[in-house]
Amino acid sequence: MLSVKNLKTNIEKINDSIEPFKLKTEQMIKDSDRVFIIPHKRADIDAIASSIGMSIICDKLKKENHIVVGDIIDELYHGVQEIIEEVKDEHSIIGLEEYEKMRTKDSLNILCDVSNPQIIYPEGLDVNKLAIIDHHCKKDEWFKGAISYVDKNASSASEIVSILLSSYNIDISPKIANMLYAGIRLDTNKLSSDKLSPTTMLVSYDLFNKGATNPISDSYTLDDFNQKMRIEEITKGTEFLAIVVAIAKGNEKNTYTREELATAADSILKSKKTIDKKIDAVFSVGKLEDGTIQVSARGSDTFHIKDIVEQLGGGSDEIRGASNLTNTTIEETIGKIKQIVHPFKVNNSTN
Ligand SMILES: [Mn+2]
Repeated sequence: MLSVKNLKTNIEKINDSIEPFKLKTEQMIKDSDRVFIIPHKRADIDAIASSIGMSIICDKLKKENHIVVGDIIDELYHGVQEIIEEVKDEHSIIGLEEYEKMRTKDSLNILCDVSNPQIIYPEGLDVNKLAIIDHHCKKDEWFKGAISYVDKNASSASEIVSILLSSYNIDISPKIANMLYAGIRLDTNKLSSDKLSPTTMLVSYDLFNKGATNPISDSYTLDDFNQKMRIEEITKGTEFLAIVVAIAKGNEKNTYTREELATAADSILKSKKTIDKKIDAVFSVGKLEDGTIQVSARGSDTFHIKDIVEQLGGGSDEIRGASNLTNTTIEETIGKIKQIVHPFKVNNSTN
């Protein structure tokens, strides 16, 4: 067990476990013409922060390096966009097109927060020119033969990269400490998940010493958490009308975006695998900022929603639809949906 008394010994122990990976990767970095650091598709805070950490290590080893973000940056999480904006003068962040132009057979690719070939953009990576840092379960067929440090006991890729950075005695700025700490916070639900280990706390302690604080690092993840909570708030109020139709209700006092209501409907429909009831249709209802009531509807092969959404004054195909209602309330709208759905429950359902 860790204790403050033998903190130094424990840090040494952690360093020992990562040493073989560190040495091999360092050699590969030195042998390469340039390094490409690749986070997973739709990079989250952990993926982008750990990528920046690896870029700092490559800088220390004086090797040209680029972080490859294949997504449209505007479509990434707000906090990720913010981080990219804050580091783009010090670190090269490139798109896929540039990557394809610059990569050669001597380039090294480092994957951050991912070891699954299906959730990265580049295809056909040479396992001999590949190093992997991840904390998700590794499957054997994934990049067999590549150098990897995949520790499923680690909270996050940011945790692993923070250990590497301190093993190089690199003095990271408070800004970078906050980004890495935000990666840990995100993947541990603000240090409250079961995944916490003494190492996570030790690394957090180290990042705190380097200037990380809860308010600053949480400012990067605020949107992610808020959005998750807001979507949960909508799905929490789900009322199951019958076996087949679910109605989710947003909090009356809150307003939502169309996207949030649509995501809530999608997630309820998907949840049919985890509950006994097979859900054939979902209506998620909430107030928009302009005071109107938005209904986001999802149907399925067994239950088409087109007629129902049209009766609500909206537009729809068989599976996806939405309606925006003015001068009404959530309760009234739900009453209306129930009224319209009722005969369908008998006629349209296969259950
Ligand atoms: Mn992660």
